[in-house]
Amino acid sequence: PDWKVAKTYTDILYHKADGIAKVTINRPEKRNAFRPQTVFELCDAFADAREDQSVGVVLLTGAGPHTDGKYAFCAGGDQSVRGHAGYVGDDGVPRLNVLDLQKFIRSMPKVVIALVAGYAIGGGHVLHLVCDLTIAADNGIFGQVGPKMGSFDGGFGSSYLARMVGQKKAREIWYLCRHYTAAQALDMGMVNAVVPVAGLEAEGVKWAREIMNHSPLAIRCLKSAFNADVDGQSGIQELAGNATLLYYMTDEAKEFHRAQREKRKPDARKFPWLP
Ligand code: 2NE
Repeated sequence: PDWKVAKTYTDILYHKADGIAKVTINRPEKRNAFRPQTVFELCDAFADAREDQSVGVVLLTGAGPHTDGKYAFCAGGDQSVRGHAGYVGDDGVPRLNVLDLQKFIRSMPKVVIALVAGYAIGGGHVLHLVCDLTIAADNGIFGQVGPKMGSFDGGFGSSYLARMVGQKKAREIWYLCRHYTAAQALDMGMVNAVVPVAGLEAEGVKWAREIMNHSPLAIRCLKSAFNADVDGQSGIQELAGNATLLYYMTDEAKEFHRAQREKRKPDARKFPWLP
């Protein structure tokens, strides 16, 4: 596609073309590890993609390869700025703001596809997990590291992972902190497809274009339905929000709204009590 720069940031790149947004973590010298600034920028770009009614699919990826020839999707939180209570930004405040980003990606009513070349490690691994779909390059490397370096993600990073790959495998991934190949990740059900690294973006665009030919409302409702099964009350809130949205669009809701504004009784008998 004819990617156009949608906004300029320091730590990420943000492009759009044909209803597809592309968000690229751009710190290849750090294996695309994120610091608070990176996460603020990611949240800003995802918020823009959510608000843009022409955008249906967001591709999330990492810049690369680095000058040493290695690829990375994201190596998690930037350990060089980890402080007493989280990752410390230029303002001196420690944060774990990637958790906000995880929730945003999961609940935004658009499809988010992770394109993973090279390392998806630690918090970077969790980022691909919370995307709707993951397409991996054949050089993809997946894994958690927390218990090896003093961290853990007991949220989506563990419970949602277990829903995805099963309890035994999820516990293995966290307790042993091994690296897994793209083929192994595919086998576990953590990724949807594996393609040669040179064709990764093209494959992502192909999937995005197929999705863009489908019904936005159907996909919106499906995404919230998949979340509702896992996310408890906040998942039900998302699903119910879609029911309200669809209800507002009916003649019935419009008649009741109009009647209130016009200070008259609504013509309730006009509307069927469907079986
Ligand atoms: C990703 C991995 C396995 C790559 O290994 P390799 O050998 O290919 O590269 P190398 O030499 O380790 O890394 C290249 C450069 O990137 C930096 C390294 O420090 C190195 O820099 P220089 O020495 O060349 O200056 N780098 C890589 N990952 C980084 C990181 N996360 N933070 C800062 N700099 C990083 C290997 O690099 C690796 O295992 N990286 C560390 C993975 C890690 O510990 N991630 C954090 C997990 S915790 C987390 O993500 C988290 C959290 O704790 C709480 C909330 C949310 C997330």
